[in-house]
Amino acid sequence: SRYLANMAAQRPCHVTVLGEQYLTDHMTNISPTIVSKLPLKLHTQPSHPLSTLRGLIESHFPSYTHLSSLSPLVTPYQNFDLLSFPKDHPGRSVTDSYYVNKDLMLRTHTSAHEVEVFGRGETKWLLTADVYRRDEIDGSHYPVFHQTEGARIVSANSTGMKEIEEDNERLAAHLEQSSIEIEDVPHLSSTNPCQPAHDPKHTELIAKNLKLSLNSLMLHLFAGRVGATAQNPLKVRWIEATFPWTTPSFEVEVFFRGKWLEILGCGVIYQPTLDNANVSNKLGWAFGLGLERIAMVLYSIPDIRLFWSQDPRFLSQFKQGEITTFKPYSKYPACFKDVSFWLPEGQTLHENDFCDLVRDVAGDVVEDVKLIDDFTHPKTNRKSLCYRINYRSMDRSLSNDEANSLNAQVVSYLRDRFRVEIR
Ligand code: FA5
Ligand code: MG
Repeated sequence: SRYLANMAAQRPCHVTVLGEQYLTDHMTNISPTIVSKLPLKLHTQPSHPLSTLRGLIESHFPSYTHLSSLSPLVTPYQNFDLLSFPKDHPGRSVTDSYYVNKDLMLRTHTSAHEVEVFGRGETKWLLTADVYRRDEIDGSHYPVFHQTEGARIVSANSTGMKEIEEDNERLAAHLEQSSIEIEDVPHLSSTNPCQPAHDPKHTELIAKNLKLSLNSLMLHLFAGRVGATAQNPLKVRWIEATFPWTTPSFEVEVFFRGKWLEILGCGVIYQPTLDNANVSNKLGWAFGLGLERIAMVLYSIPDIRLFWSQDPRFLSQFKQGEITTFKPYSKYPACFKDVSFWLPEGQTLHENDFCDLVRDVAGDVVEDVKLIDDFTHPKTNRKSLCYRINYRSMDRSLSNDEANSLNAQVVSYLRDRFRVEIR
């Protein structure tokens, strides 16, 4: 199409990522804003809330190997194929994921490292990392966020099962004495089945170990801090889920300030995934936890952009290892600008492409982007879109002139990249 031809004509041959040069191709969509995030590794910056949260999670699994410095660059094979994602899974598309080129991408989840870490012989491990997804712009979505992957595998024999059973007894005893209210689902069901390669009795024990381990982690993270008492217990809800590399699979939600908050996905690892790591004689579970979601709740951080702030009024509020309530400094005024345009005939524009363009111009000065009008002319069949951009700095007051000049830059990029006609 004309759009792809335009992009190809404008595309530089190389892109530099973490100090290395890579060839670009038709899949390249990694933007300068995203490249600038790669070296920051917020989860390793002392006293940063995400680093403290990582520490809290790690301290709850003291006998596990703790990993936190794996490169975000992975192959689509690692991110998808080794985990049995179907070839046509939407997550693989350039509108959803960031590609350096067709052979190299930014991991979209920490599960991208499962096969590699199991392959090294690790049997109990945690891995914390930055992950990247193309998305809309608002207070709870950011194209970079952080996850902690946790996994445990044991020998698929009576020794392994005995280890799990003993651990289940210990964890159940600990949870019985605590103020936690758990809404459970069955370990197995017709919609959340056991794998053909597994003995259902073994799967039940593994799923139970997974649930007990995570309920106990939720208690460690939330209890006391969210006022969990005998009268007002911490509420945790288990839900059936599906992931290509686990079955049975689950999601966990925690009730906080009147809302159910999705915190993690998990399940019993699909045996072909373990075969890919050369540990066919083992079985076990894995989970992937979203750190920002939890940190926003624990610290009362209202906007996901704040995690990236270099403002001392943000950073100086936190101490390593301590969870304290964030004291918001005054919100600066919002500045709304509309961008209204006609697309060339027969052309569409994905919202994620528009949002990446706006981020390239305005960075974290953009608070949200909303599509307010979408119209197709009945005669010419041309599409017209209108987006409302909310420019607001978290650190200072933005002048109307500044917002106008950012918006003019957005308009000029739109014309260059997508050949739109401004209305
Ligand atoms: C996953 O990423 C799976 N890799 C989790 C997993 C691991 C399943 C191991 C099975 C075994 P999901 O896309 O649902 O699943 O993301 C997991 C968590 O990351 C979510 O529950 C949420 O807490 C967090 N998360 C997902 N998307 C975002 C986002 N856009 N912004 C902030 N946090 C997010
Ligand atoms: Mg999910």
